[in-house]
Amino acid sequence: DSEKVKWFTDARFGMFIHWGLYSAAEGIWEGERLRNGNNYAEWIRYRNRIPEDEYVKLAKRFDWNKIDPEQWVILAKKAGMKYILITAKHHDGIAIWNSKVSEHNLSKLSGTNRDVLKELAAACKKHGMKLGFYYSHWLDWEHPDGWDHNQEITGRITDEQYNKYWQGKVLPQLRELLTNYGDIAMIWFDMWVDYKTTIVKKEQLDQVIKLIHELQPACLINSRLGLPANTPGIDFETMGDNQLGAAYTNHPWETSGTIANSWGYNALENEYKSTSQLLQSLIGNVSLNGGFTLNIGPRADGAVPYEDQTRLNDMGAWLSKNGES
Ligand code: JFZ
Repeated sequence: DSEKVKWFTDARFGMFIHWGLYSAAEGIWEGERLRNGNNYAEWIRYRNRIPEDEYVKLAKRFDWNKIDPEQWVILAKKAGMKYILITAKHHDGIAIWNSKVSEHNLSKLSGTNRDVLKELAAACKKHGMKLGFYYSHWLDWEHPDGWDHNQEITGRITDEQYNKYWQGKVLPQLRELLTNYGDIAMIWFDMWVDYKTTIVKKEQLDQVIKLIHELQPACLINSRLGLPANTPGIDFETMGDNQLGAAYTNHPWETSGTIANSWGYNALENEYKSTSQLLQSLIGNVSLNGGFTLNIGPRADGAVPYEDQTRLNDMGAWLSKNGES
């Protein structure tokens, strides 16, 4: 309903953070760049067919002496952003929080008691920033009953197996995320096809909506849950990534965009959008009554790449001069 989504339609500008095990690979595996397809560094486990027992060793490259989520919040604040959306679990299936549901989590794998989401939630509270979680529900390349859309690494999965994954990992992890981190402004799901064309069942999506409504009725849900934007329970529409300006819809909407190509940190990145290009995207969306969620891809030590920092600082400077706070 409109009351619930008002903060979001007012917000207009938010920060996406892609940060997980893949950040430590930096888009390179054993000297080889990402194999075929786009240059999404967060897909390296899949694209380069990395065995799970090798992939998890990336956890050793995380530098907990340097990791400081408050810096991300301060950067977002300076940029004029009103919410932060972080990849709690991406397609690799590795939770970045200290999850009791699955050992495949960053805290456990890297041998720390710290919980990056706890720290981020505290920093968001301190700085008056809304917090949302990206959760890859459809794809999970780690779970034995998980799914990859080409069934190349997870193999063929029956409906029964997939439901084991859903009941045993998706729902319990969402419960953790909605119980242990205070107010969650949104869960941003990522299934860019209609559920009818894939393994997910309507009933399973309904279970997710029900759980969220039960635990945090104010939490927003995006259309990439896999249902059309006008479905009851869907609060806003997520357009195609980097798809700007072409949006004609009656629903609250946003597009998410990148500064370079990849979402997760990619050391081989060499083309970056300019600040004015990014401002055009923001202003273009706002002029069509939408929002813009702009991504940063911090490194395994939490550091935000220089190019991301300068773009965000410059956008913030422009907004404080010309925009409404
Ligand atoms: C997905 C993810 O696979 C990707 O890693 C990243 O997290 C991004 C935000 O979302 O990628 C997509 C999904 C949908 C589209 C494009 C990329 N789309 O609809 O244009």
